[in-house]
Amino acid sequence: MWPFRAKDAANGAVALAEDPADHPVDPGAIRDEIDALTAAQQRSPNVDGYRRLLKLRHHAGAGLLEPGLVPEFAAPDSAGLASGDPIPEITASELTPGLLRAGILRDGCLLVRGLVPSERARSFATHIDRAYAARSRLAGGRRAAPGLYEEFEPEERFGPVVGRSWIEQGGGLLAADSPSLSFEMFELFAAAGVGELASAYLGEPALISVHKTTLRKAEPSVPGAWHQDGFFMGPVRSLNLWLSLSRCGDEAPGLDILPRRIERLVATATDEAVLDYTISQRVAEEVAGDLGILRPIFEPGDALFFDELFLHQTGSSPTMRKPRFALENWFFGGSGFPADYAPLAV
Ligand SMILES: O=C(O)CCC(=O)C(=O)O
Ligand SMILES: [Fe+2]
Repeated sequence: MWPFRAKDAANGAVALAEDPADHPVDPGAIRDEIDALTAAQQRSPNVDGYRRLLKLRHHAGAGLLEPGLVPEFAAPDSAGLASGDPIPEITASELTPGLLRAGILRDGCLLVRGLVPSERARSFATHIDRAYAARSRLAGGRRAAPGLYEEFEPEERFGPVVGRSWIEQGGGLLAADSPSLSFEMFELFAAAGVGELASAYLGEPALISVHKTTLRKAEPSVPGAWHQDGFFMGPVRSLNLWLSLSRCGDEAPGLDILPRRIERLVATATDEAVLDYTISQRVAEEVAGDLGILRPIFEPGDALFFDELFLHQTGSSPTMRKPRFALENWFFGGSGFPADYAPLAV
């Protein structure tokens, strides 16, 4: 229920309460402001606009959480999926929600070549590097350009964001912690049509989260660890868009994957895998069976879609020469949104 529409008559800005549960605002009014401010930022960007957009997306996202809903995934277009390739692969122009569902149900994933133009992907990677540099400068007590790294604080009911140092150690920076890169990311999503795609796939409006959209810089020296993201997230309705922003899989760390559908969480913390969520090499090889483990080569702009049951790890080796940049972005349906995460409307 959204009892009133609160707009500031002077500038058209929606009056956002600290917690929309106390003081709800018409979701249509928030969406209008997101659209208007996005257009204004495209013409003449400023840091306050980036910050405001993130806050608006957070409020809009909170209004889209609907645990009671029972949506259906897109019907799989199994006939449209070629057979024979170890990893199902299509080009961006062929991508549909039905093919995506078919790839995930048959092989656990779908590889989409050229989802984002290569130049745009490379340029996003250089901006990620700048956000990393800003984070380091700020940690060292130095100044950095405003808007590149500012830790996002969700509304109180979503709790503080914990685990930033763990994310940093693994080669990550939360997209929501960079107001300017968040803007660029949403622009990239809009151009590629992935918000609509994810909504059609999930059968409900797609959200993303503060906690699980990560700008990645994988260094060859940091080893991967086999995992299924469902282990951390609990029961969810999800779709991960993993977007490569560098050539990887040979000269830089890629992803090691098992291109098969797995219907359950497999055993963790056995053999050499000591952390609660990690899966050992032996278990990964057992699950892979005859299909084996693959390390595809990705070019900047290529994407791999998968869900919370997919088994994978960062595919790195110390002999690689370069770091790899990527965007790890998990979409969720409002009916199956992780309990501990803070939402952002797409
Ligand atoms: O980028 C990586 O190496 C890890 C990505 C990952 O684990 C994921 O997208 O779920
Ligand atoms: Fe993962």
